[in-house]
Amino acid sequence: MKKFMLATALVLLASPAFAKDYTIKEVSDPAGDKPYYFDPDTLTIQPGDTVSFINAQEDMHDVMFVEVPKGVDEMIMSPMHEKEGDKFSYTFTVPGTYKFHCHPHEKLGMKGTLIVGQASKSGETVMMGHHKMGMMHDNAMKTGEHNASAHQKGTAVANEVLATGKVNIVDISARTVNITHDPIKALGWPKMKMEFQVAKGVDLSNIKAGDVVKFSLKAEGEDNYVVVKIQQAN
Ligand SMILES: [Cu+2]
Repeated sequence: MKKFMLATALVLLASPAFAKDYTIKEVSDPAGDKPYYFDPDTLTIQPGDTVSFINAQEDMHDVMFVEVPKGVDEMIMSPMHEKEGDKFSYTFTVPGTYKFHCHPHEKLGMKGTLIVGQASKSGETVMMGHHKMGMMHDNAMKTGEHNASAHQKGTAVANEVLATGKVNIVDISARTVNITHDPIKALGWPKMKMEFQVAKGVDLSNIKAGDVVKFSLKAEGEDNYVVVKIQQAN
């Protein structure tokens, strides 16, 4: 009996009942001193705790973890939040320092730091670019090792990913296009302005700045997506 009670006590100690839930709000206040921010933007939690990022109003925000402790082997990235109450929750198990931002508002200072247990020392974290995240997602889907957070990012990544957007710059000699693309769910990318390399043989002569286009991206190499098709959307 004593043994049984001890076992029960140990299970209780290890159970998530002791883990805490935290909330970080994604706030828009365009007229304020700080137009876009996370509230709070710095938080310390313990391993096993869960943080929910919640959109505080109708506006576009997301959460991308761009620096994480070594040992975190998956991307931590929300889908685009658009409606009030849209939410992304993640349970942090690896101790260390995590840095995150909202991609649409990164340049406007919408970023934050999360410390799980204890802050990382220098050299104990790794950077995560969104291209890398896309690749990790791609690879995870291919090997079938995808997890819940990869699923939240949307549909499976096919060989070619379809996208739409508006052309800012076409450089025919460099074979690049700069496009403000709409959110690309398959890659978990929010709407953003990006420069893409264009594959050989793709005709760019009809594409010019200001065009609304449909295009296809294909993963090439480690960390790169190349335009393999592009045409005016209508
Ligand atoms: Cu934002």
